[in-house]
Parts: sequence; C-alpha cells; structure tokens
Amino acid sequence: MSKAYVAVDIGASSGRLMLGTLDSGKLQLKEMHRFKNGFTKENGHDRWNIDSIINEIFVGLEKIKKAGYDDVQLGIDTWAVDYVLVGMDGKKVEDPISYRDARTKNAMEELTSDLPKSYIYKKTGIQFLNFNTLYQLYTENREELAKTDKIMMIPDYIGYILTGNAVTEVTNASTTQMLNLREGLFDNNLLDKVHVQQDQFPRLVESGTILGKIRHKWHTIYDLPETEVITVATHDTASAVLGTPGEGDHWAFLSSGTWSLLGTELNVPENGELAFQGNYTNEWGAYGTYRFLKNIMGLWMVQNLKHEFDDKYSFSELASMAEKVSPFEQYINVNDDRFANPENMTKEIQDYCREHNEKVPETPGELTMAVYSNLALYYANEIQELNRILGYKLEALNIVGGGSNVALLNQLTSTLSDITVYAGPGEATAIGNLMVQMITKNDINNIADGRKVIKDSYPVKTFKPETNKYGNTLHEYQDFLNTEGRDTV
Ligand code: LFR
Repeated sequence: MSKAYVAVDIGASSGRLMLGTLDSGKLQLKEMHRFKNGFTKENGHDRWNIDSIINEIFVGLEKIKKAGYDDVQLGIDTWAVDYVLVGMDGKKVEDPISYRDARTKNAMEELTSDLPKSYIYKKTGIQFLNFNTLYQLYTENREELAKTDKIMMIPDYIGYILTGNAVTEVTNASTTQMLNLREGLFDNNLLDKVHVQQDQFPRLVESGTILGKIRHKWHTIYDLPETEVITVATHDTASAVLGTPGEGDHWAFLSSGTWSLLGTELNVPENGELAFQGNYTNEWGAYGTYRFLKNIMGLWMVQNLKHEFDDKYSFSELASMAEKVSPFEQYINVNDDRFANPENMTKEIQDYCREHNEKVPETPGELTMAVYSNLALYYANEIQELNRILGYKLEALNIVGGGSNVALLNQLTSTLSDITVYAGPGEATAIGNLMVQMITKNDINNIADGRKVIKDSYPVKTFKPETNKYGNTLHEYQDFLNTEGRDTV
C-alpha cells in the first residue's frame, strides 16, 4: 500500500479528514470522515467547541485505521485569527471565542486611535479586519492574559493536544496582524499594545515542520493508526492557494468557501500606499510566498440563507432556482459589516435593499441570485483594483474551494471581470495541506511539481467572458459602492 497522508481540514461550517495517496504521479483523495462545525453562544460569547472538534479528529482516525491504514502522516488546517489561551497547567482556559463574536466591534477603532493604521500596515502588511487577533487580544482581560502561559492559534492548539508539542506556524500567525514583515517575528510594539510577551507565543515555525507523533495517551483511549503530525500551511487559505494549479506568473486566485479570498501569490510583499489604501493584505505563505489578497464576503450569506430555508434545498438546488431569475436586480455591498453575523440573513438582505431603495428579493431563487450577482460584481471590482495596485493585468482567475462548483457564479465572474476563469479543484484546501506533507516527506520535490500533480489529477472547468453581455452594470455598481463607502482604510 502506498504511503497514506491525512488532511484534517476544518472550516467554519464543517470539518473533514481526507485521505491522500500518490499513485503514478496522480493524487487520489478520499473523504474518510466529515462533521459539522459552528460556534454557539456560551458564557456570553460565540465560541467554538474545540474539544468536540478534536474528538471528531479521533473518530476520523479510527475510521482510517479500520480501513486498513496503520501508519499515517497528518496535517491540520483551519480558519485563521482565532486562538486558545493555555494556562500554566497546560490546559485551555476556556473555549475559544469566534472572530464573528461582537466583542471586537470597537476594538480596532480604539487601538488604532493611538497607533496609526499606516504604522501598523508598514510593519505588518496585513489588512484591517476588526476581528484580527490583535484586536481580539486587545479585548481580553489583562489579568487573565498575564496568567496565560501560551497563546496558541487554533490549528497549533489542536497539534499541541495531539502531540504535546507546541509551535506557532507562520501562515496562520501572520493573520494576527502582529508579525513584523522585516524582522520575521512578533512585533514588540504591537505585543506591548495588547500586553502580551514574545514568549507567550510558542516558537515560530515554517510550514512543513514535523511536529511529532500522536501521544501514547490517545492510543490508550482510541484505536488509532501510528500517526505523525506535520505542521502544514495551517491557515486554510494558505493551503487552498498551495492547492491551486495556477500557471504562469500573473494568475489570480479566488478561494471560495465561507469567505471569498481574492488575490495573487507574490514573492515579495506589497505594502505600499496603494495596497494600504485598498486594504489589501500580505499573509505569509509556505515556501517564502505571500498571499496578496482581500477578504470578501463569501458563501457565508448563502450558507445562512440555506439554513433559514430549513435546509430544504441543497446548494445546487438554490443555484438552479437562482438561474431562473435575472441577475443584478439590486445592488448590495456584500462586504458591509452588517452581513458578518446578523440574526437573520434573509431579513438583513431585505432591510438593506429597502433602506437603499433597491428591489427587495423575496423567493429563495431571488435571494440566492441577489447574493451571487453581487458577489460577482464585488469580485470584478476588486480584480480591477488588483490590476491597478500591481501595475499589471492579471491574466486568469483560478477559483477553488466549494464555491468553484457554482457554475452560475463562475460565469458571472468571468464575464463581469473580463477574465478567463478556471474552476477547480473544489478540494484545494485539503490538497494544499497534503502537498506540504508530501514535500516534507520527499514524495514531491517542490510546490511547482506539486501543482503539476494537481493539474494532472483533477479536471478544471474553463469559463470565458461573454462579450457585451451586461453593458454598464459594473460601472453602475462601482458608482453605487462609491456612494456607499468602499472598503478602504
Ligand atoms: C477562511 C479564513 C480566512 C480568514 C477567515 C477568518 O476560512 O481562514 O482566510 O480571514 O477565515 O479566520
């Protein structure tokens, strides 16, 4: 049997264990376990149930053992910015709070009122999102923080529980907005601002570092395969970009899941004035790269709508219903903060349209189309913005992740952005996670070869722009955004 690698990929709405094997230069993927994820209100905050997530990993590993795999490598990736406080006793102080929790509502404004944004951006190159770790830590109780032995990002904490070894992996750590681009370390001024010491973060490591074997204790409780944990690109978006089969120098990516992460891979960070004004980020990638991107509202809006329709329709049924109505019946700034965690998404969209004198979508098809058409408009606007900041034209857009299966959205995006869209693979995050493990274990030479393997293993669908289809729509939308207040610093 060929070597078996396991990608533990946990997103805001679900987690899974994917088994990866390499067979004659082709990657085979098999989903071995899937579970729901989400935050719930607990002690006044929206929190992740981290113990239950870890338990699901063990359940998945037991299934893998039962399927005949006795010896595996394993890598963990999750969403970014959130963390677990670990006390002197080595145990979590409480369940981690979600970045969508309301506690950081004013924190960014407060902190940046005496540390200017331009100063923070020069140091970190990270976009201003009110939930960055910097602002989350700012809201923590100082005494609690002083008693905290270690602050661990979510995937690092999971790795620590599995192996007993603690590190801080850079792709995720960069999203704290506390890493200094030049020094390659946590920045002392920023740490001071939130009353945290350098050594409260475990040592920084690059993606592709061996963390260690799963602790003996877990083998006594669960029937697990021999498992060695590799610290992969632990930020899911970092893994997704590694798993994107882009070609040439000027391709863009859109990692389309709960969030839409739109940008391009760079070898040198771009933290000049235009990038600052456009609120673009330079998240650290594996192998010396940077993800120059912007966070755009993603499928989160549709995920919420789907729940609010009592999960009566699948995503593909919603897309078919949307296809029956016309796009662009209303303009919506999908990045408006009000859509980040509303009580009811349907109502929030409808209220927004009423307040802006836009046509109010009513049916599931209309609501879904309202979201998809405005996501596509937002993407198209940002592609122009990216071209302007970079000073060259991006030549293709690779859409990966679950959203790459939505043909309607791919086509609208291609036409509005006037760019060829390559859609797939949907599993880019798990694939990127596996790539780093395979490179670490010398089964693949480097990421360029890895991307060739991906290309040979997965079909990619092409969407070409349809000429003159929507006339002035993008311009009108841009005017609308200008009056609305664009996402700038
Ligand atoms: C996507 C993602 C984004 C990050 C957001 C919050 O899953 O990781 O990259 O900005 O979630 O952590």
